[in-house]
Parts: sequence; structure tokens; C-alpha cells
Amino acid sequence: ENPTTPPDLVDLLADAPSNWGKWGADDEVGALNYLGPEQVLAAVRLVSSGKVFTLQRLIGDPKGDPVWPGRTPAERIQVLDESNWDEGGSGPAYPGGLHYADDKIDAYLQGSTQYDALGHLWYGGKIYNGFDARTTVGGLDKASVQPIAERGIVGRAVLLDVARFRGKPTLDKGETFTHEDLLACAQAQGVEIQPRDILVVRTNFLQLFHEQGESFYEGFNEPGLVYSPELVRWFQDMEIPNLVTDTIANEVTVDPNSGVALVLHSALMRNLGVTLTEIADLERLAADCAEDGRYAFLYVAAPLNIAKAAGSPVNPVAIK
Ligand code: UVW
Repeated sequence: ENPTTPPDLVDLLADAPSNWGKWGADDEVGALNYLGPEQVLAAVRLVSSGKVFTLQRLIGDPKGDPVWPGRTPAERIQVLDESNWDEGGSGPAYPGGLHYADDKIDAYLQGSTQYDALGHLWYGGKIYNGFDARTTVGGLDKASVQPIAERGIVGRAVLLDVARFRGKPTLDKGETFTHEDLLACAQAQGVEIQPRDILVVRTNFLQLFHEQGESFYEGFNEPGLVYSPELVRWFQDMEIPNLVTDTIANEVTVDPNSGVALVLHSALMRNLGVTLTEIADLERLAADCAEDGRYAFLYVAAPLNIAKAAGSPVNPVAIK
């Protein structure tokens, strides 16, 4: 066999930990089950200053929106504005002379800041919890974003500012880090990663994207967490419900050890049911954490409730 041929995910993750069946055969929200009333109340008790930070990237950023290759950035389309009531225009005539503006967006649900549904990605013909991958045909009948949107995500989150920890404005293409690095980063920041914490990881890779423009996609390889069996076991043992990052795909795009793409999507999302939140804007939050030294906060997010969708745009909120 050609030693440079990357292994199949079925083989690479043959002995990997799994949470399938842990919350019942019908479960569609996975590790979000770890966030119950106890976690919500503990997170609310972290609020002491009342400072609020929204984490969604601006859709239509003039500097450009990063998207996974093959997707297009969200586009806002003006449908009605004052010009529609110009001479011979198509603006509807309501009694009293009302005019109004309407617009719509053409957007990948996995573009911009987003929640991935647990059925967004799979290998070996099975999605999260062992549902057949054919249940995704024509829209996700299982593990869509809908059950996640209906329950919402509220809990204690910890910002892990890996870029700052490494003393750089932004991580480089293909730069990797491990759960041990996250622990070291937390220690340097004076915060403890507790079981059932939502992990919010900053690489500031968007700065590189804005500096590089379209050439960003040449040799596309984002920085991020890198797969190891120990890392996956740590996520399972720590009962991490949700991983939020400022990159497009939350992990180094191609695992440098195996050559396989998106191994952590497979090992964390498909196998453990960890929800992934991507392309978050962490800059204002990170600046504030560096200033006041408080890296743990209340995190609240509600993806859009879209039937059968594989993901949804979201504007998460961090409250300190
Ligand atoms: C893919 O899974 C391909 O993309 P993402 O999860 O980053 O949206």
C-alpha cells in the first residue's frame, strides 16, 4: 500500500471513543445534554459587571467574509427601497402612502458565524448516534439544527486566547495546538477549564484572511486543534458540550499526522456529539478578557430554527 495515501476515517477512528446511545437511541443534540439547569445557574452566577459581547461576524463585511472553499459568502439583496416609488416604479401602493425597505440574504447556512448540526458531517455511512447517512437526503431528518435551536445553548464558557498565549497577532496557516496547549493557555490566563465548559478558542486567523485576500485559499489549511486519541478522550472525559472558534472549521484543516481532512469534525461531532460553532468574532471579547483578566463568562446562543437544516447562522452572546 502507498504509505502516502491517507487512511479512511473508518480505519483511523476505528477505536475512537463514542457517545452514541448515551442519551438514548433518538437523541439528536449530543453533548449539549450536558448543559442542564445546574450548568445554566452556575453560569449566570458568573455575571458581575453586566458587560455584553456579541460574537457574530458582520455579514457583508467590506473586508470580506471567509467561507469554506466551494461556498460563497452571504449576500444581502435589496428588494424594496425608496427608488421603487420613483415614477413608474414597482413599489406597492398602500392607502396613506406607506413606503418601506425590504431585503433578503442568499447565504450558506454554514457560512458566517454558525452552528453546525450534528448531522452536518459523517463518514462510513452513519451520522451522529448511528443514524443512517441516507436520512440527510433532501434535508436532515435526524440531527438537524432544529432540535439544537429549540433547546438553545446556555452555559459557562471559557475563552482560550491561543494567539495571545503564543505571543502572536494571529496563528499561521496550518499551525496546530492540542488540548495540553489549551490547558497551558488556561493556566497562563489564570482560569480553570471545568467539566461541561463551552470552549471558545481564539486564533485571530481572520486577520490573516483579511491581509491575504483571495490568496488565503491557496494551500488552504487553517490553524487549529489537531487530532490525537488523547485529545478526543479529554473532550469526552471533560464532557465538553460545544467548541467555538474564530476559524472556518475549528481544527487544522488537514491533520499533519494522517493527511486526513477534518478528523476532529468526525471524532468530536459525529462520534461524541460535540456541537461546533465556527467563524465567531472574538476580538472585542478577547480584548476585554485581556484587560480585566476574567476569561470565564455566561455564554448564550440560539441558532435559527430551520427545519431539516445542516446548520444555522447565529449571534452568540457572552456576558461577564
Ligand atoms: C465542513 O464541514 C466541510 O465545513 P464546516 O463544518 O467548517 O462548516
